[in-house]
Amino acid sequence: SARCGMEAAAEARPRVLVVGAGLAGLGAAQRLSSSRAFPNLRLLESTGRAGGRVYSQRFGTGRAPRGAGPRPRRAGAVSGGCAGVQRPWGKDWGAGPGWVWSEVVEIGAHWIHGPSKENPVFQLASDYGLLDEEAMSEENQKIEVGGHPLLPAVFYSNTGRVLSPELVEGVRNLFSTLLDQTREFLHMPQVSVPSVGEYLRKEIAQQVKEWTDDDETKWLKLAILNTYFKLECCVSGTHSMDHVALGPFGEYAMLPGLDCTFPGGYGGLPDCMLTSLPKESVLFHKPVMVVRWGGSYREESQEGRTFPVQVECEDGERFLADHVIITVPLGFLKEHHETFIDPPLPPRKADAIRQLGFGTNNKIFLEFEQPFWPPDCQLIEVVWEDESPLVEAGTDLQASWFRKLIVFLVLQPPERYGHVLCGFIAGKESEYMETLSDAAVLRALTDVIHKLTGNPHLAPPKKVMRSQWHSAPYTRGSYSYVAVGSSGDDIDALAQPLPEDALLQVLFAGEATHRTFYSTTHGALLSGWREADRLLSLYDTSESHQHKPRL
Ligand code: 6YU
Repeated sequence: SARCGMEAAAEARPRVLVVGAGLAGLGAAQRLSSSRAFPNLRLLESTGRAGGRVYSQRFGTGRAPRGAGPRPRRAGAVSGGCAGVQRPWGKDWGAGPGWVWSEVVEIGAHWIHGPSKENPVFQLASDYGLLDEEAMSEENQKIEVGGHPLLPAVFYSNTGRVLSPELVEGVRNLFSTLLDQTREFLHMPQVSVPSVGEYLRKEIAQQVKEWTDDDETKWLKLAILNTYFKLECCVSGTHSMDHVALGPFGEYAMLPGLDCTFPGGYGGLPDCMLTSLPKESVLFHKPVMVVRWGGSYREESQEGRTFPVQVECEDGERFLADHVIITVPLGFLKEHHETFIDPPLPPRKADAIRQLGFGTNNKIFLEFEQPFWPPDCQLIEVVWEDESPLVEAGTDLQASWFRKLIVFLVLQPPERYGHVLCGFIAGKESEYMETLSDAAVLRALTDVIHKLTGNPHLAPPKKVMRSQWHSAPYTRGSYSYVAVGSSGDDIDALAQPLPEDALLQVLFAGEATHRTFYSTTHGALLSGWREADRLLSLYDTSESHQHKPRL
């Protein structure tokens, strides 16, 4: 029959598996499924949701004033999303005076870095109607902030005082000048020190000698600089800037545009991408245990053709394929690559996995009944006056992990969120934090806030929620960086498909495979498109119904 004929034709087409439904996997699947050459596409995801490190959740109990009526919606949010996606959050939970609601917060990616024409995440989110008008304005797209948008900030010290904005601004300018200098080593044959951290400290040690301030001011300036070191650890997703390689640091590329957020949650993007895929092609709760390649596998029950790739899941189910695109995080590969891929990776790729950096940056959300910060403040930064980048930090995690948390965003606007802070904490201290109970985290941060405000009676936050990216078994950290001992060439080596003779059995995507946009959502999406394009160009996609590589 005609139907049988069509099925046979489809069966003859290449079978592709995509492992991981983050932006890289979804991007690859979306691009492949839009071509008629790939009707046999399957996406296997270990968890029960799409998005990976893009993950929006509900948090907080904002309270509408009496008689406020339904909250106004911002243009484009929620209602403007793609067809078929019901956002469960950002809705009014219950009605009547004093009703409460919960708002969406981001457990993973927060901003679109550089939202402008060249940024595919920005483009896709705009097309789906997920951004507000301000974010999409031409004006916003032109703003160049060099990756560090300036929000109205207040600097609190652990001695209970607010630091002078002038003093802070001077130190910030010094730090960003030095940081800009670190990007200039890119094409230099040699660097004097291996890491960004060592370079910054060396320069600071030089400069201090010329400072004419009194001793107290000098110490304070060093303490503020130390806060910027910790902030930079969050940006790079590393324990210490001493782990971040100096030479390649300038290779990370920044796009123009004032970083923006998703009014209805970043998660709207993977949700929209997911709905564009054939429903039966995506399997959740399907952790892949091993990817076997270079083989000759045949379906047990069928005579049929043979496949070079066999993927086995933790539940024992096996899938055969011509091609597999692996998009699992570098953290997962670091832990499992020796058993996850069989035969094992060639040494060059295994070395790249070992040498590239993959660290932890977590968020801690705190909800307060009343704000302790001034109304116009959008960023709270924390300075520990007894610290300096020129003095080795203590290593007692239990006693001092909370000192690594040096910045809180005030979620905007308060009419929507209530009074919610989002703290960022990177490195080993962040990983230690993951092992504590919510109550212990809340207690420690209440103590910190008592110190900052000098008010030991300030009411503790009424609610806490945090991310635990290091403990997440299918992520094992937050994002990649180019560590001391590695370079951009390692990123390219990681991205190289297997085998090396252009058969493209195993392909690699994910943020850690993008040489200039690693650690970002747009890097992830572009890497997925790159690998889909690699397969598309392998086949003659004109209307041949044959399984015919175009080599
Ligand atoms: C951005 C931002 N942002 C904060 C925090 C985090 C990240 N990023 P995925 O992990 O998404 O998908 C893989 C899937 O595979 C996943 O679903 C797994 O479950 C699945 N899987 C794993 N093993 C499997 C198996 N065995 N079988 C089947 N499935 C399996 N990016 O653009 N803006 O604001 C932030 C932030 C807390 C954790 C971020 C941000 C990073 C992005 O989230 C991340 O890159 C992508 O989502 C990854 O997508 P993916 O598909 O590759 O993997 C100079 C210099 C410095 C460089 N850095 C500067 C930029 C700073 C980056 N910004 C970070 C800031 C925040 C706050």
